Amino acid sequence: MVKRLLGTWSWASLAGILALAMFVLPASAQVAGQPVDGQLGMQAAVTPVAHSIHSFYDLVTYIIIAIALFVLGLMVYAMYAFSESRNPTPSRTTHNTLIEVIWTVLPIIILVIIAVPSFKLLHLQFSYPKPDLTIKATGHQWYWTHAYPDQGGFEFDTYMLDSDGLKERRAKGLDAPRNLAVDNEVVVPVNKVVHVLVTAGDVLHNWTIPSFGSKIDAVPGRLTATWFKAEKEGVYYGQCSELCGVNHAFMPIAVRVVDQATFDAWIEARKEDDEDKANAIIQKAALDLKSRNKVASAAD
Ligand SMILES: [Cu+2]
Repeated sequence: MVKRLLGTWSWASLAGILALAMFVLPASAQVAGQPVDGQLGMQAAVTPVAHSIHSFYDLVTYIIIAIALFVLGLMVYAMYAFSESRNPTPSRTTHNTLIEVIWTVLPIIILVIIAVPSFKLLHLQFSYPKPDLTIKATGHQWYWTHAYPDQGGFEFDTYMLDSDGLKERRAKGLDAPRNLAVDNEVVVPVNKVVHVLVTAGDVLHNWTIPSFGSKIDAVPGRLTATWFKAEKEGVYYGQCSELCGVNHAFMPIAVRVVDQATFDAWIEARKEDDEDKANAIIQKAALDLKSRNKVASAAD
């Protein structure tokens, strides 16, 4: 009975580990800014922090796979070599100093190998290099307010687009992913350090952009912060990541990364409080980028 159970278990664990080895892919090689159907791994990284998160993730994944395979190997060996038929008189050994030292020291070494890049990453996430731009994001039930305190102090609300909004945007040839596209995107210049100060007006929310490796709680009455330096133009989506009520799933965040000239023009339009003009600038930039990407992929 025990033997049969052990046999079943080893097959199950073998299948599990094979599945793990096949499906746990390196974090890279995904689309940036939004999830795609059938996606495995994470969204592509476009900031220094996100690159570090991905390499750390890969390192830990390889260590996990190695440990799982090693333990499986030991188990299969023990089941084979010490089965009742092959080993009718079991050894009564209870201590082996060498093995005990190895199984104490080896995990310590593995933990140190994990801890060093982990602390480095933590330090990078909270290093806050000198900002070129500061944005303040305030979470509300269920939308975001984004303010630009060092650009004249204007602010606007960001709501998710409903199905009519999506249709309207797609009719203009723009991409508008469902449950992610918003009416007023956050706009930032490419290759600039952006600090995002985050707070909430009612309950806990969380400002998150996976491709930036940015994820920080929005706490009422407190100011938290994250930073990013986006290396590539485009639009990067994220969602509120702290359960905040019935419409928690419907308060996405969209950050549009544009060149400096487009950003300056957008800032001017926002300062004049001309929302239509500001959105027209962004939509033009989005269409330009789309056609540039098309040309680039056709050339490949
Ligand atoms: Cu939420």
